[in-house]
Parts: sequence; structure tokens; C-alpha cells
Amino acid sequence: MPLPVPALPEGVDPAWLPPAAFRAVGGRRTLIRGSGPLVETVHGEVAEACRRFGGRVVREARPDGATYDLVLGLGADDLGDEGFSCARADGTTTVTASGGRGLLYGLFHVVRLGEAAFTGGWARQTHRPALDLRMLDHWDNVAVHPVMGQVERGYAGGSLFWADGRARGDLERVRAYGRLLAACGINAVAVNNVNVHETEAHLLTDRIHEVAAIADVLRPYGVATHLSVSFAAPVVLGGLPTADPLDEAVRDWWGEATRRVYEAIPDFGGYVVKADSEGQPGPFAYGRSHAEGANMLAAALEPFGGTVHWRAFVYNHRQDWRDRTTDRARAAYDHFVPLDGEFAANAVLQVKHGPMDFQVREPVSPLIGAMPRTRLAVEVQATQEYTGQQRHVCWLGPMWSEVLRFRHEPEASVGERARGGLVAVSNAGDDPFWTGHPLAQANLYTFGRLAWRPDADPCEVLDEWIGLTFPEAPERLSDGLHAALDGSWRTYEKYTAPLGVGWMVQPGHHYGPSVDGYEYSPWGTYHFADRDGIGVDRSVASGTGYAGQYAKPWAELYESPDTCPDELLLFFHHVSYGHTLHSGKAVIQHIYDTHFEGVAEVEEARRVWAGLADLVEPGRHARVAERYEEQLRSAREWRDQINSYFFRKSGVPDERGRRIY
Ligand code: BDP
Repeated sequence: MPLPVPALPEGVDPAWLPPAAFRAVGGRRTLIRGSGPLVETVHGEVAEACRRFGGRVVREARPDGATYDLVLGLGADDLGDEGFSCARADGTTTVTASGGRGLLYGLFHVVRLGEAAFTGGWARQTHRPALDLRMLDHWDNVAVHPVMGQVERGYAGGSLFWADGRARGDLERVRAYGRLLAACGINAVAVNNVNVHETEAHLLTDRIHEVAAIADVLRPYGVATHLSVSFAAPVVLGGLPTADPLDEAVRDWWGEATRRVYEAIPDFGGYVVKADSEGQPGPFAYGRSHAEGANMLAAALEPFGGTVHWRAFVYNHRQDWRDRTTDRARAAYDHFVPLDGEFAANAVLQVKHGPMDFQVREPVSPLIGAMPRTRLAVEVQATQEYTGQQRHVCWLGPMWSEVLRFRHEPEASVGERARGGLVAVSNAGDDPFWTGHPLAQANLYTFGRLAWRPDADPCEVLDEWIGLTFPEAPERLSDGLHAALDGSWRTYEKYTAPLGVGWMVQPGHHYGPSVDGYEYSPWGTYHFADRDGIGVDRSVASGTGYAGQYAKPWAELYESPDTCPDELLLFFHHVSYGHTLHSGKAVIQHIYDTHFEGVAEVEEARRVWAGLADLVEPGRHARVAERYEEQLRSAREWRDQINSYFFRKSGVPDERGRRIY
């Protein structure tokens, strides 16, 4: 039975799959070959498109040798479960895959191509994802948390999965979400917060049927379900006196709990674990290593083919800020590099892309280059915790692409080292536009496509998103959207904390400027600005030694302020305000200039958006326009606070004589 296309609740934005995106596919004669649940998904999609646009779809070729415009079929045996090939000859476009997921991805490929998929003739091309795991971590709480709300760091309403303290009864929207994810290549989702509070801990055991219900609706889109679990579960849920990973009773408890999980969800993906981090329990309490902790869970999952994603975000958040020798940036490497080679084959170490915490600019984590014998997943943050919280436009494609193309050593890029996959903290919620800011949908889509092909050109992905979301857009609209998004990350960087120093945000919620908000706190996130200079000395020669965690040539390049790239200068060095950047400007003048420029760029983007009012559906246009007002207000606030702060610290006037308060 073809699976019907999910019906969106009234008022929910279709995101990148509006009906018009299927126009080229819908008007054809299509043959679908093969069987299995995902083939039914493909059939349902094509049938719906035909219903709208007048084509026809059949499951068996007619004996009279009738021809078809499009043939989608299972058959090829060399493409893995997710790959597909396509070709066009004699008026027929053929998509072949060896697995159901591949066929679904092939269909969405044809949808993206539009008319081009049915024009001329072209030779067989094959497509396969570079990374097997392309996952979203939802930081969703089942129950609303008194401080963090329902979705921790969520800026798009409540959870898509959970409402009123339990899994939603109506999961049609979750099904629609799975469909959107499949269309950009995402194949896994963790459905609850990495900070596992007590209510959520029960999802693993007595509430697993709620997770199973979610898994059931995501499965037809090829999306596997994962669960964040508490390392203390044997104590909290099992009543055992310990969660020591080497204790036999603890190991048995996990074995049995995991067996039951697979009974409920046979294709369950695995566990995500945040241990010994920001107050979460972990193996340190028992004098055990993180490899011992991870391997215990890996052993429980192994018989069922599951994976444990063990997060490397481990650092001391209660450090003495008076001690300049401690450095949070060093923590992940110091904790995990000694464990390289000790993790089980189905344990993946999930590493944040930078050494700190999703700032607008950080160097690439040195850990990613230093664990050749460990399966690594790289984690990025689609939810814009530090990048404007979906009130600011900040398209992160170029940042992620820089990370993925970075080479610690010539042999392999980050995209190639991420053998355990690419993971993003999701930015979606039950908001009608999915992501709060309608243009933040571009981040979700871009993430999926970069996870499929880490060396893709992010600008091409952006245009793909524009084409798929606004399929009938006249050029003025596509150009306007492109202009608003492309470059928005650098704009955001310009008006916020300068030159890689990070963190000048309001503590707690992390929105808006607070020049010294974290400066005298135990979180380890300092800029060390005084009357003479600014920045953190992370050199080996005179600082914390962090620069030495990189292989050559990076260790040498970052070690000296003369060779360190401008955009990371204050991450690696404490320099005077008069220090000359490679750009030729003094640091202080760079700060003033970029802050004025950043605001001017937001004003320009707002103007461009206002000029598109006649081309964008009014609700969407209004939502974006309203957010531009807030972005501009906030950007001006950033500019004025940052510039005034550094003017007062340094006493150096702006050489262009602009007003600084
Ligand atoms: C930080 C967030 C915090 C998360 C933490 C994490 O502020 O809410 O719990 O990361 O990644 O960015 O675990």
C-alpha cells in the first residue's frame, strides 16, 4: 500500500517540500519496481504528485512494452543501502537503488533536479553518502524544565515529539518532519536531551513504548531513532547501589534494558551519552575511564547492531578564574587522546567541532585530528544558541564547510575523519515555520546535505534549498534570498565578539552582549581584556600550551601572533590594541570597523527583504521582517557595547571619528 504523504496541520509551513516542488515529477508516467516499506513511501510521494499534476504511476510494467518517463526501481546490488544511480536515455529517466533508502533519496534527487531530470539524455551517475550516519540530536525534554524550558536551547517553540509530559498522540507532524529530513539526507534522530532529567530517564525502560511510537513514524523515511540515556540509569531506574561500568550487576542491567529496547524498536540506532559533563553522572565517580564507560554500553548494544555515541564535551565548569594556567579549550583533547584505540568498534566518540562550545568562530578541535584509532562523529549546532537564537539570520553553511574541509594533516579532512558521522543539534520545533525564523530552515537543510557530501560547495546547497523551498521563485526572489543568507554568518561575526575571542554574551541564556558577563565566573571562558590588550595566550611558549595540541603546520602557525590567522588571533594570543593584523589594521580599529560594518550589513539585508514583500507569502514575509527588526536592534546593541567597552579600556579613538559612546 502506498504510504500517503503526511498531512500538515493547518498553518504549518511545508518548508522545502511544497507541492509545487513536485511539478516536474507529477506530470509523468512513472513505473515503480520493488517492494518494501520505503518503496511504499516512494510510491505515496509519486502518487500524490500525480494526483496534483496529472501523471500516472504503476507498479508493474505493462506487457505491451509501454514506455515510461520515470522508472524508480530496486535492483542494483553495488550501491549499499543508501546509494542510488540515475540515468536518462530514450526519453526515460531511470533511478536504481539496492535499498529502500537509496530509492527514496533517488526520488528526492529527481525532485531537486526538476525539469532537468526529464530533459535530453545523460549518462549514469551514482550517488552515495560520504558519511553513513547523518544525525540530529534533539535537546528536547519530555517535561518542561523549570530553567531550560521544553527544548533546551530551542528557539522554535515546543518539542515536535513531546507535549503535556508524554509523546504526542498525533504524530502526523513528526511524520512530516521525517519526510523533510529524508529529503535532505538525514537518517538518524536522537529524540531527547543529552541532559537526561528524571522524567526523561524513564524513556529507556517503562516509557520505551513512547519512543517506539515515534520510531514507527520515522522509519518509513529511513530515519533511525536514538535515545539519550543517563549513565546513572542502573541506580536511578534499576535501584542498584552503583553504576560502576565494571560491576557485573550493572553490566547485566544494561544488557537486559537494551534487550527490551530492541524488543520494542528492532531497528533502534543506539544511545547518546553526556557523561561527567556539566553535572551529568559518569564513570569518573567510580574511578573508571570514559572508554570503560562507553565500552560497557557498546557491549550491551553490540548484539543488536546498535552504537553508543559518547560525547567528548568533558571539562571542568567549576574552575578557578584567577588561575591563568587552566584552559577549557584543552580539556577534550587532554581527556580523550590518551584513550585512543581503547574504544569498542561500536562506540563513537562525538566531538564538538571546536574546542569550546559552538561560538561563532573557533579553531577546529585538535581532538578530531588526534584519534586515528577511534571512530569519531563531529557535532555542530544548528540551533543558534550563540549565533542569534533564530532571531538573527545566520546561515552556518560556510562555517560548517570550513570545518569539514579543514585538514589537521594533509592525509584527511575533517569530513573524512568523521567516520562515525556528522551530528547537529537540531533547530526544529513545533513552531509553524519549524525553525522559528523561516530562513533558519536553510541551516537544517544545509546540514543534511553537507553530511551527505562534506566537500559540497555550501553556496550550491543554499541555492538548492532556495529552489526546493520556493520552486516557482522569480530570479529577483532567489537572488534576494541568496543575498540575505549568504554572508550572514560573517555579518553576525562582525558585530559580536571579535577575532575569535568569543563569549561576550549574556550568561545563562546566551542572547545579546554582556562584555564581562562570563569574565569572572568558573566556566572557563575569558577574554582577559585590560587597558593594554585583549585575548587568551594559548601558545606553548608563554601560554596554556593549547596550540601544541595541533599537528604541524598548524601548531607552528597558531603559536605565533605573526602567523596566526586574523580571525583566530584573540583565541590564541593576548595582544595589544595597537597590534597590526595581516589586514594591515590595528586590532582596535578592526574592532570598531567590523562593528559598524556588521550593523550596516544587517540594515542592507533588512532593506533587501522588505523589497521582496510582493513575492513572498504574507505570513512568512511578516515573520522574517519582524525578526529583522529585532536583529537590527540587537546588532546595534552589540556594536555600541563592544565598541564602547574597548574604547574605554584602550582609550584609543576611532580613526574615522565615528561616535562611540
Ligand atoms: C552548551 C549548552 C548546554 C548543553 C551543552 C552540551 O549551553 O545547554 O547542555 O552545550 O552540549 O552549548 O551538552
